[in-house]
Amino acid sequence: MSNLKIAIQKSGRLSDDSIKLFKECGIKFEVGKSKLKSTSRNFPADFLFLRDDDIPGYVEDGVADVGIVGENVLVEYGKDVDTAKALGFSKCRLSLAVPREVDYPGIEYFEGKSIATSYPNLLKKYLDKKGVNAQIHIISGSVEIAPGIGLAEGVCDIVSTGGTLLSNGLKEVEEIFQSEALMISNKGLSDEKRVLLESLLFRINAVQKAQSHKYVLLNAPNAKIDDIIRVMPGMRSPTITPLKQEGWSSIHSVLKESDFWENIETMREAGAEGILVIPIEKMIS
Ligand code: PRT
Ligand code: ZN
Repeated sequence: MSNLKIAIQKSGRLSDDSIKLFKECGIKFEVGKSKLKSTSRNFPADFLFLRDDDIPGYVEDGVADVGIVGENVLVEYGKDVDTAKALGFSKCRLSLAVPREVDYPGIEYFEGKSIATSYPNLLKKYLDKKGVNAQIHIISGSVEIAPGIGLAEGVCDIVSTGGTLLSNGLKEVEEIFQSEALMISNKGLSDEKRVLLESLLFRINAVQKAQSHKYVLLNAPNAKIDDIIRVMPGMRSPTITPLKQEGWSSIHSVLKESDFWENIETMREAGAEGILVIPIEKMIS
C-alpha cells in the first residue's frame, strides 16, 4: 500500500498549526530543521516540508496528494486542486492600504495610481470588478515599505493584526479577500489514497468538533432538571444520576462553546450549582 503524501509548510506562519493538527489527530512523525521528508510511524503518510508557494502546484501535479496552504496563495496561483477542508487557522485578509495622511475617498482613489503587491492576480480581479485601472507592481516581500521609498502609492498586502501597516505609516482602506488555511487534495487520487484522505478527515473532524464543544457537569435540585436540560440537550440526551443527598441530581452534557455563557446563566438562574466545564479531546458523534 502506498502512503498518502502530505505537503506542509517547512517553516512559517502555517507550519506550527499544521504540525499541531496532525499531532492532535494522533499521527506521529519527526520534524527537523534539515528534514525535507518524514514518514509517520503510525499512519500510512509521508510528510513533505515545502515553501507554501510550491504546495498548490505540487498537489496539482501529484508530487503530493494533499497539502495545507493559505486560501490566498491557492487562489493567487489558480491551481486546479480540490479543497478537502477549511481548517480555521492562519486567518488573515488581503487588503489595500494607503499612507495614513491620504484623505481616502473610496476605491476610485486608485484610478491611475500604482499599487505594490505580491498578489497581482487577486488584486487585478478585484480592481477589474470595481472598474478601476491601476498599475500593479509585483514585489515578493516587504510590500509595506513601497510607499515610503516612492515605489508605489498604495499597497495590497496580507493583514492580520494591522500592526505592520500601522508601523509603516499606512492605513487599511479596502478588504479584498479573506483567507484561512485549507487542506487541498489532488483531483485524481486513487481509491486507495482517497480512503486514507477520508480517514484523515474523519480524525480532523473529531478534533475540530471537540475544540468547539465543552463537557459540562452540574448539580441541580430534581424539581429543576427539566428547566436545565432544555438548554443542555447533549449529543443524544444528557446523563442524569442521583446524588447521595436526597432530592438532587448530577447532570452531564456536551455544549457548544459558542452557546456556553448564555446557557450557563440560564442554568444558574434555574438553580444549578457546582458547575464544572471540561475540555473535550476528541468528539465523534
Ligand atoms: O517561506 P514560505 O514561502 O513558505 O513562507 P511565506 O513567508 O511566504 O509565508 P508566511 O509563513 O509568512 O505565511 C504563510 C501564510 O500564512 C500566508 O499565505 C497566509 O495565508 C497566512 N498568514 C496569516 C499570514 C499572516 N497571517 C500575516 N500576518 N501571512 C503573512 N502575514 C504577514 C503579512 O505579509 C505582513 O507582512 O504579516 C504581516 C502583517 O501582519 P500584521 O499582524 O502586522 O497585520
Ligand atoms: Zn511563501
